[in-house]
Amino acid sequence: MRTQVGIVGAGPAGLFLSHLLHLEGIESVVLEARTRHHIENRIRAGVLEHGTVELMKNTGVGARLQREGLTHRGVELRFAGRSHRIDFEELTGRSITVYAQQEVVKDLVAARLAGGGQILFEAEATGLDNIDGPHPRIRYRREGPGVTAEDGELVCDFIAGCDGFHGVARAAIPPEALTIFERVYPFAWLGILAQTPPASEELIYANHNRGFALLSMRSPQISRLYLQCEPDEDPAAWPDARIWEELHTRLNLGAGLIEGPVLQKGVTPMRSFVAEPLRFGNLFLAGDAAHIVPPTGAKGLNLAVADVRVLAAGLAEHYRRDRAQAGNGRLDRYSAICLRHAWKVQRFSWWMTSMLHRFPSDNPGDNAFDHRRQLAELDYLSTSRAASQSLAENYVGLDVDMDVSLDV
Ligand code: FAS
Ligand code: PHB
Repeated sequence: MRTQVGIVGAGPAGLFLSHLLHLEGIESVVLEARTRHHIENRIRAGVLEHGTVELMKNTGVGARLQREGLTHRGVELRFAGRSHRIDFEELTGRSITVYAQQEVVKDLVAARLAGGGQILFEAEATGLDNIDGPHPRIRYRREGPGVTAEDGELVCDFIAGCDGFHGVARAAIPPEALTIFERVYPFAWLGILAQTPPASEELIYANHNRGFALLSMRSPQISRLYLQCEPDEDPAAWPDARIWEELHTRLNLGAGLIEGPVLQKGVTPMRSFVAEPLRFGNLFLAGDAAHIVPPTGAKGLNLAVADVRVLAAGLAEHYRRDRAQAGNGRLDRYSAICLRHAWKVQRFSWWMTSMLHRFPSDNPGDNAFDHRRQLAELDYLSTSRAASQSLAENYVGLDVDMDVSLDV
């Protein structure tokens, strides 16, 4: 098979890239290892930044989002028995929308298939060849109940590695060509989906002695809740009763927090990770294949979208330009542009994580100091407009500076 842009992975990054390229008249083929049903039902992120929402609306895939998405104009912080609301609208004039990642995936898959897009499900990329030469190739294997078993090869002009943290794209880059920056946190999140009305109209982030808790939602009937837990926590050690008891303690919402059946629970590890650079020859990394942020800032999906917005603009410029024209176009600056934005998002996600979680330490003095430092940070946020505005503008989403020069 042959195409202009071969995309590995049908998560938000791969699907949005294919969608944006299609709008520019650029052909792509998406190779996805799992089934359509699997990727459309995988429970992950829930918050869309202002820019992600506008992009979906402005590129024709936002109709259901506008009907079903929950617009949020603020978020609540809880600490030391106090509450403080960050008013996004007043501080930034922007809002966020709660709309589950799997719904974004459904909307993008539907749009691409309706537009004649090629998404090969149950097609696992097994390796990339000639990534630093013309016509790089993706080797793939199709097998599964819905397909005829075959080994294939996709010849491309460019390859987009949108295959997540554990994919093959980043692994195809010679290790000596990559620099990895990583921080693994000493805790994880136990995420639960519960059939009960959310106890609050807006998200609540809680710093508690027993650990972090987050109240989010998916609809007026479905709550999405998170509890800080051990990094190697076994979800089976958390029966419903224990989950609700801990949520009551950490969120302190009284009768407002109505218990209901837990429909799904899982443990998400917490890490900060960046691979540099994001380009090797004609291979571009985007989304979780390139970086991972702790979910405390609600940035994972949005950062993936920010990457592919830049990549799509760079590829469109490439195919429009006279090929003989010198470089330094957006494609040549893809890595610099996306890394500059990604590190700002890493900073915010690390800052939210370090402010709201209990960090275990063998040294009790560390614990005591760190907790006082966190409470001072939260107290500063609740008494300073400038501090609240900084949190608000990062949370609703920073604009990507597309004109980063190469010497940044
Ligand atoms: P994805 O991982 O979404 O997609 C990669 C795709 O590539 C997958 O469909 C995979 O099947 C496919 N793939 C992998 N290897 C392949 C191969 N060899 N061949 C073909 N296909 C291949 N972010 C938040 O903001 N908030 C959250 O609450 C949150 N919760 C999360 C919970 C979990 C369990 C995980 C893992 C992540 C969570 N995230 C959260 C982050 C998440 O939303 C990611 O940032 C987002 O999915 C990134 O999108 P992609 O880069 O497209 O990667
Ligand atoms: C979610 O709704 O899944 C969610 C919300 C905010 C976060 C992380 C996850 O920071």
